[in-house]
Amino acid sequence: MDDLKRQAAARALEAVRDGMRLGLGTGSTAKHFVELLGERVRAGLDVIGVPTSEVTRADAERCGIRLTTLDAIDRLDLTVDGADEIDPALNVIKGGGGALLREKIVATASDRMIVIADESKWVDVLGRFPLPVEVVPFGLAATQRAMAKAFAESGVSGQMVVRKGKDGHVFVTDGGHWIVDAHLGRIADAARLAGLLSVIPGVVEHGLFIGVASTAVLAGAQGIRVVE
Ligand code: ABF
Repeated sequence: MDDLKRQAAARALEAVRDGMRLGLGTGSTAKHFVELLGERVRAGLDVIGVPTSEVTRADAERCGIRLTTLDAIDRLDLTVDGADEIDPALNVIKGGGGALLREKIVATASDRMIVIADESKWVDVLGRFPLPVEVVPFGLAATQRAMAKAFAESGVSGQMVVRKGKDGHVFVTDGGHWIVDAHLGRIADAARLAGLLSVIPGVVEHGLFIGVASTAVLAGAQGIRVVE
């Protein structure tokens, strides 16, 4: 599986040109991209990157990739990032790694977004992977009630679990928020659910990336598939 992730990352690297401003994703697949990009940088490729998490920042610095911020530049040419699920419309669930807010900010500030993944992430319908929703802790019960209402209005339902870290304490994102994972099973109308979640005051952001990805690079046992 890890070799498949690396193959997908290597294929995405083919889209990188000298002088590009890149969004650098989070997760194990995106980490392969950062490491392979670092090899090209050490060989003379001139790019600058915006990391989507503190973990990715550390990886990119270790690999010698020059970094900047979205305050210093106005647009990115390309973001390469992983995903938890990808559907045939290239709508994506992200956030399994807890970085969905910065990932969405960076991806939507990019002219293109390439999602890289092993074939197991490809699904007919989103939702088997629990949907990460980034929330503020204040008034959490009220936010969860509003989320349950949004689920019902978009024809889904499921258990909501406040994410815990490996230490058993509540997971806190780079942005200082919490994450509620919603076990919805099958999200038939992802665009509608995305819209309903986005207007809930206590919801900072959610892991439905609708119409954001322009390309998916999927590595499987039969080779690499590129979906535009
Ligand atoms: C991150 O990468 C997250 O949005 C997504 O959950 C995760 C996928 O992890 P991996 O590439 O390790 O499978 O971008």
